[in-house]
Parts: sequence; structure tokens; C-alpha cells
Amino acid sequence: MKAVKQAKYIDRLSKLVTSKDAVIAFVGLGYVGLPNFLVFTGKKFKTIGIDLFPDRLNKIKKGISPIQGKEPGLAEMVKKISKQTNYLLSTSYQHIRKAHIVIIAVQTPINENHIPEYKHLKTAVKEVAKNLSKGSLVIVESTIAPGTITNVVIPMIEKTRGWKLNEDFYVGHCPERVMPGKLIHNLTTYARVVGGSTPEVSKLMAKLYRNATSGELDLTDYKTAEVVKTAENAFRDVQIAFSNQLALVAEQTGVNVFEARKLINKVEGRNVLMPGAGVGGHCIPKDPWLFIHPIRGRAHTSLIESARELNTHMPLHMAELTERALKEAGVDLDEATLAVLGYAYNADSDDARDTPTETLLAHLSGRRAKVRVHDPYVAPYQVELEKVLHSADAVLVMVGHSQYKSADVSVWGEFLRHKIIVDGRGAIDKVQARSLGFKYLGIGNL
Ligand code: SAJ
Repeated sequence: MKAVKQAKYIDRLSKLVTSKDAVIAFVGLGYVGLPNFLVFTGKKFKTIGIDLFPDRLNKIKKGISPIQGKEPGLAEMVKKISKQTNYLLSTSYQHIRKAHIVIIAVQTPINENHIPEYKHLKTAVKEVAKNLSKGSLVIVESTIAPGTITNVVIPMIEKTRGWKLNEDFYVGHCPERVMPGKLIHNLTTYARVVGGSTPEVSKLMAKLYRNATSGELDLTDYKTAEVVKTAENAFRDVQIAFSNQLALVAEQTGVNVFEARKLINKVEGRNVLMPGAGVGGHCIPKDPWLFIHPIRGRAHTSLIESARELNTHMPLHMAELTERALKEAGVDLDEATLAVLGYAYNADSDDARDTPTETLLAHLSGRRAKVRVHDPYVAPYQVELEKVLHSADAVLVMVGHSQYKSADVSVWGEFLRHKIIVDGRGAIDKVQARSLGFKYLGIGNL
């Protein structure tokens, strides 16, 4: 009997998705959930948007995007959707009972000990479980440590309702692959890993996400999906750490790291990334810790931990190079005025989450140096560059914003007290700067 009922539920869901009669609830309307909600609502599914913040819901209802910053296509979609009638927005989880599919996209930060903080996820899953209708599918898009679906999500739903996975409800993990500045682009073009609690659930998820993305849909199980997402970003962190290790070796051996990188990358199968003043953002600094969470204290995690340690050291290395350059110019760091260029975590972005510049500023706050910050995209640093450069004893380039890369440093020299450039992103031409009388020290390129 149970097998027939199970087939009945999954077949019913599949038919509902095919006919677009499936009611899809989106829990969490942030960077991940809002684009999801907009795309599926635009595809004429009946959708329910659930979020804690009434203000965010009211903005969407009025056709105003609650997400700041340059997000091509987002504001237009919010405006268009707001005129449609196939959606409902609410702070109440009670509407979940109308849903056939629930997609959870809430934040999963890590605490100062690098342990996942799942209070948002647990609250969302608990409230969904309390209101879920039998035979529904719950998909988690938040980035989660391997083992979280098994140890947190499934037990919470089974215990809350006395149900059994794959008989009374289904579960899936489809990790988000968003990037600030490309939210709609990534969601509608990127490949997605769809990890269902049974192969039929994975197929159903692929049918669902085919409505969102033109990218490849890779069917697997939810455990593999958890490992793939956290590993893809942990891998990038290790790759960047290697570039930074190469830069430190280059500095000590009088080599230009960018020249070395170019020659290394000529060898088949090599892809050394760019060394720099640090690694920021909402994914790369966090996901490596999620990746090793299930094995900490039980198996070797030294590669990931030392990559994190080296990448986190890089903003401090910028301070070391600055102190050295000032000393050579007879200036004490504690008496110096520093012009820090770039606060965002990435070039030409206004996103400052987990920015390496904050690590630098915190480190310098322990010294008596006067520090001024400039960033063309991030308030309150969108000041006149000349004001930040005026009478500074050194310029620290922390972010490779185009404005800095294309700057005429001879103009910078007119404002500085000492013509010192410490380049954290290979943004300034060393030979040209030196020909203009600058003392130039670059990460991996002294
Ligand atoms: N960084 C370096 N050297 C590099 C690349 C990056 O120091 O060679 C630094 C950046 O300055 C930044 C941080 O690392 O501070 C992260 O940069 P990122 O280019 O990885 O950008 P993110 O954080 O937006 O990462 C996203 C991720 N995408 C998703 O999660 C969907 C990541 O998986 C992608 O690989 C990355 O974008 C990408 O490819 O652009």
C-alpha cells in the first residue's frame, strides 16, 4: 500500500510541475530567494513568498526591489511581477499548507569558531514542517555543511509531523550559485546540481529547475549536492591560497609573481589564480568551513585550515609591506597617514561583505597611523580620491577597481606627502610608477 501512495505523491507532484499548477513557496526572499521567487512567478507558477521582514514584502508588492546595488534585470522583474496576480507575499508560514513544493533559502552563517549557525535554517524548517501538506517536496538552496539534510532537515520534519521521508514527504538540495551583481544572470543560465531524496525526486527537481535555468541540471543525491557546493568554493579558496603562497616565495626570491604565474599556466593542467590582498565575500571565506565541518576533530582538515589562514593573512601582509616601505622612507607607521583604496570585497563591486579591507583596518586600529579609505562603489567611502590622497604617506591598493587600474599615478603624486604605493592587486604598473619617482611594493612583486 505504502509504495502505491508514495508513487501517487511523486506522480502528482510531477504532473503539477508539468502543468504549472504546482504551488511553490519560497522561504527567505534575500539574494537567493528573491530572484528565485521572481523567476518562477514570471513563469506563471502560483507562488508564495514568505519572509520575516514586512518592509521587504511591501517593497516587492509596490514593485520596488529590496536589493540594493547594480543587479541587471532585477528591478525590472520586481516591477513586472508586482502587477501579476499569481503570487502571495506574507510573513506567515501558515500559507505553506497550500504549497506542493517549498524552497528554503535563508542565511547559514558561521560563528567565530567557524561552526555553522543554523538558527535561521532550523526556524525555517521547523515552521515549514508544522504547516507542510502531505506529499510535498522541501528543497534547501542555502549552502549547508555536508550532513545537514540528514542530521537537521529530515529529522526535524519527521519528528514534527511523525512522518517518514519518501513516504509522507520528499527532500532535496539544490545549492544556490548566486553572485552579487549577477543574481538573475546566474539563476537563469548557470548549471545546477539537483540532489533529491530519491532518483525520482531528483528528476522532479530537474523538471522544476528547467523552468528557471538554461544551464545543465546535474542529477544526484542530496549528500553529494552538499559536498559539491561547499567543495567548489573550498577548492577556489585553496587555489587562491596557492597563488598567495607563490607571491610570498616570489617576494623573497626577487621574482615577479605575475610573470611566474603566466609561465606556470602555460603548462597543461595548471591554473594558478591571482595573488592579492585577501579573500572576501559571502561564499569563499565561509564555505570551506562548512565543507570540513562534518570531519573536524575526526580527520585531517589542515589543507583547508591553512589555506584559510594564509588568505586571511594577506591583508596583514599589506600592512607589513606598508610598514617596510615607510621605514625605508624614514617614516614611522605610527606617525603616517595612509590612503587605503578599495573597501568592496571584489573589483567593481559594491558588496563589502567579509572584505579584506576590514581586516586591514582592524589591524591598523592597533597602531596610531591615520587611515583614510576610498571606494567608488561603497558608501561612505565614495569621497573625492584627491581628498583621501592629500598628504598621505602611502597608498595601499586593496581592490582592483577599474578606477585605480586606469589611474594616472603621476596625478596621485601631486597630492601625496610621500610617493609610496603598496599594490595588493597588481593594479598599478610597477615600472611606470618607479619611473615617476614612486617607491612601489606589490604583493609578489617587490
Ligand atoms: N580573489 C583573489 N584571487 C583570485 C580570485 C578571487 O584574491 O584569483 C579574491 C577576490 O578579490 C575576492 C574573493 O577572492 O575578495 C572572492 O572572489 P570570487 O571571484 O571568488 O568571487 P565570489 O566570492 O563572488 O565567488 C563567486 C562564487 N560563485 C558562487 O558561489 C556561485 C565562486 O564559486 C565562483 O568561483 C566565483 O564567484 C567566480 O567564479 O567568479
